[in-house]
Amino acid sequence: MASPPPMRPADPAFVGARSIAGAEDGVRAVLVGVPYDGAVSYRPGASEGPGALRRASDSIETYCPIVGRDLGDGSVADAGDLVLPPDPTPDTFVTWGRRVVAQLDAAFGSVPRLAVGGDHAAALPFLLAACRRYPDLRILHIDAHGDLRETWDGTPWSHACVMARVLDALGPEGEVASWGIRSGPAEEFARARSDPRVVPLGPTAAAGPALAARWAAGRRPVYVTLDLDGLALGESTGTGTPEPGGLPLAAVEEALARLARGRAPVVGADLVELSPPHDPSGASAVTAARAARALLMALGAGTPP
Ligand SMILES: [Mn+2]
Repeated sequence: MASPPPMRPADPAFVGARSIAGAEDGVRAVLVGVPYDGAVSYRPGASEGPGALRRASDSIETYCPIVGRDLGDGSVADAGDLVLPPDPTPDTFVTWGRRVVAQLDAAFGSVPRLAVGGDHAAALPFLLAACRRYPDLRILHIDAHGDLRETWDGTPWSHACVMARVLDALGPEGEVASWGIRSGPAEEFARARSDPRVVPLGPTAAAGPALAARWAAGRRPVYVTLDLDGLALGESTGTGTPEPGGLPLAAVEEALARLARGRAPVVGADLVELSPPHDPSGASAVTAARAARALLMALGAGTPP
């Protein structure tokens, strides 16, 4: 077994997960913390997201009634947090991230990862690797913002540019469905409309489960990138760039449950932009933990009790 990149063990681990450093029998999904917020534009703090998510997970059940599966069966592993390079900039983070994703691939093989940020740019190495590996990849992008800016704050690797970089890397057969988008300049909405690979689902709750049902019935690989500011502000205030309106967690859970029950392989996922300094009640961390549970099940974790 190849060695994983340097990791700081999770303490505590995500609820129901075992702490591991490499592939183990029976593991069907691996949580990897990416405590990086060097690309944040407005309010930093997302680097504390992975720890807060794990602590909050103690207050949720391992059983998910919508999917009808339980995470407490040993099928989820928590690999801890990646040890970042000192003082990463958006550019050096992406270069470092490419190497680290290759190391994770070697250590965990085909077991899919849930990357927990961190700001949205923390997920970029995982997203770009999935785009390169799967030419017909389908990406479900849940977010308040299109993240389609060419550059932001002087870098093309800002969290405001994540989906622009994904579209650069994604092949002509790829597809991105963006759900919950409700804020941004006109140019971002125009870019989404003009790219035939983009399916703008709008901010309505029913659109995501309908799309997920369609994708789940297919055979193409699916990746889910979930920015917590896509969720209803009342359920998820603790993010760096909060935006009124948004998707109910219940709708997101329903969409992910359809992927979990479906035939299409979900090959990777990320959960980003939980910012604990902006979550004094801790409620957003609990929302994030619930979303993480649903994502882990979409990746294939959990068995019927
Ligand atoms: Mn985003």
